[in-house]
Amino acid sequence: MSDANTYTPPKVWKWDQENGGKFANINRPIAGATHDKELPKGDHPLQLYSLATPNGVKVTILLEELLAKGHKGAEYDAWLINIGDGNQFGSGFVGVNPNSKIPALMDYSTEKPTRIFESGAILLYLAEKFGEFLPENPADRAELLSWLFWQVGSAPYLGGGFGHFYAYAPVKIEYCIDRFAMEVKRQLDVLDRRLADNQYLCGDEYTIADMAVWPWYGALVQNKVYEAAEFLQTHTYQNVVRWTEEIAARDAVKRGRIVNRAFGPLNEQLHERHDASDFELRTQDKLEAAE
Ligand SMILES: N[C@@H](CCC(=O)N[C@@H](CS)C(=O)NCC(=O)O)C(=O)O
Repeated sequence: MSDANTYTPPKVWKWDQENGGKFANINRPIAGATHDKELPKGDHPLQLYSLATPNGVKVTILLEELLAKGHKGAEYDAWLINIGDGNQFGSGFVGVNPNSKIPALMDYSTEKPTRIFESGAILLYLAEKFGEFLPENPADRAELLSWLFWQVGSAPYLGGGFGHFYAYAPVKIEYCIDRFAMEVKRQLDVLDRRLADNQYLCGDEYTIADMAVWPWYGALVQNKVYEAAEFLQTHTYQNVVRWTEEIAARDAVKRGRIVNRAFGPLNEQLHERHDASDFELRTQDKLEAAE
């Protein structure tokens, strides 16, 4: 790789497979499957293929919230897709998500099985299916859609932009870190101003917009992604901190955030979820103690 100050782009871009970046082994300039692999399927109507990154956690939080409200049809099997090992490029996964990214969902309760990918689309699909966490009145619904689409449009600046250059890139490039730190601080300020007069993003009601935004911006504030809380002075966004803590205290959120988690403390790792009892019986600390 050339030095940041001396690089001149060639006429035609070429794929440097050894660029030294943290995800160099899985990043590719082409789509499609790299190998044949069927996806596992359990007994529940909903089959989720995911990993507990912020995008994955959005969906498991919603599913746990739906179950907490008594929606038995929201029972799900959550299967681990290890993106570091390239599981997202298996033929079965690509069949559910041609974009090869977690999360991806199959709904077998519909006349013909329904596939759905993109975390925002999955949230909206499930909220509509169960009639929960989504206001009915058109004005409130418009507000919700605005925040939901804000999240899917904004988080790549936080993850792919700031997080990548601050935490993962093999070289620290001041220009890139400055550019994305500024944007992420602006986004935190957008949230902070909104949450100054509103308990939740859409007002008094906790909705899928909160479930979409919390795993990213809440994790940043809690210093759980990129170790950047001090660098970005996230504690100064006091309304975001208040909202983050309130959501973190919900039981469904505590459950949802550990489903398909294969990193961090062992008692917070539930690699697969097939039953409500798994939270008590099948976290990694319990499984490893029983070996
Ligand atoms: N816009 C997508 C983004 C999903 C996404 O970026 N997933 C990441 C993990 S957070 C992934 O699967 N990366 C694997 C890869 O890029 O190969 C969504 O919201 O669902």
